[in-house]
Amino acid sequence: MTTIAPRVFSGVQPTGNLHLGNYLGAIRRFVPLQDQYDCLYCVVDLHAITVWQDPAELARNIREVTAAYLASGIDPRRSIVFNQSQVSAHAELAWIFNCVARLGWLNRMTQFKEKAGKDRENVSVGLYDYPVLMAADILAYRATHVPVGEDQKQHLELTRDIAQKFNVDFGPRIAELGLGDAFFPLAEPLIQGPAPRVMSLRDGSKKMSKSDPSDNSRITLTDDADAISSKIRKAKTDSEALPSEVAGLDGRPEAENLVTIFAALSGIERADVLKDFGGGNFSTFKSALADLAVAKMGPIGAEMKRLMADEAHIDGVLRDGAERANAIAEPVMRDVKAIVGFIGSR
Ligand code: AQP
Repeated sequence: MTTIAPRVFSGVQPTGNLHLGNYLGAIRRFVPLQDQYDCLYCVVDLHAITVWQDPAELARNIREVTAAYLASGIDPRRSIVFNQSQVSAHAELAWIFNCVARLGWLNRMTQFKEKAGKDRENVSVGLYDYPVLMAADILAYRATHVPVGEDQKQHLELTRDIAQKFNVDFGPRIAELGLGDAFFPLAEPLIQGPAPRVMSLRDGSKKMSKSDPSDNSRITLTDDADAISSKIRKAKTDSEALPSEVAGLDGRPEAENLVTIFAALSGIERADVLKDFGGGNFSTFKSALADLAVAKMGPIGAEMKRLMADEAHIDGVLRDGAERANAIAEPVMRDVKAIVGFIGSR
């Protein structure tokens, strides 16, 4: 059995409006993984252009995600922080994987169905192909662990299917070249955490999302204290008091979401949140949640703004990261090309 060294890869799209869901479901969880693994944290700009992006806005948003990484505690000397478009292996490997993945697999992707909606004929081919590019992102580094929010679980399963099919289809060739018995790892999603799915503040049945037309549906990472407090005050709730036990949150998605956010931000269990606030009304709870959110998110937003004012520094971090990412991906791509039968790469 070939052993592939553990490595973490994850990414965030620079599509603006970075929010609390992106932070709790993904970015915050990237930080402690640095102590355990070699990590690559990517700003996935090739993914962003699957829907129209204004070029100047895109450049700003790439720097914003980078700033969010750094402000949240990702150390660019320990982890590799870079933007996807600067490492050609992502696009090259995606093409090879396009020829491995099956159309039926992509047809099952629920995120495409949600994002394309009724306008299916008019969305970009890239939006449909998004999960194949995601497989390439991960496997260009032969990454073994991928911290993501729950919404990405199905895409991770596709990544494993692609890796498995590649390993089987080219099995004899991989062995012949002395590259072990499985070239690509079956990457594990790391989804656990206190808030794998943060919901919209306006509708507890929808996930908090960058593209929601309502700004009040999300707390963005650069919201100031007033905006954070006002969005929490206006968050949708029901008319009953908070329950005293977690089971009492069933069927009350908005209450459950706010309690989950409180627990995730304070680092305590939901049961303990309800011990303190159960039986009370929402206005007392919302005011405590607003204070907590301002205390936890305010300093991150302020640090992001400070970092974003120094574009040269951010661009330097990304350039250095791209060089280090390329140094890992290039030999992988040379092997992949040799496995496929392309001459001239090895
Ligand atoms: N609501 C969420 N709760 C928990 N985790 C979330 N993530 C996104 N929304 C939530 C996680 O954040 C990481 C980066 O996501 P992304 O920017 O690459 O893409 P996305 O999942 O499409 O994010 P959005 O905010 O929902 O954007 P739109 O509105 O464009 O669809 C991922 O790990 C994701 O799981």
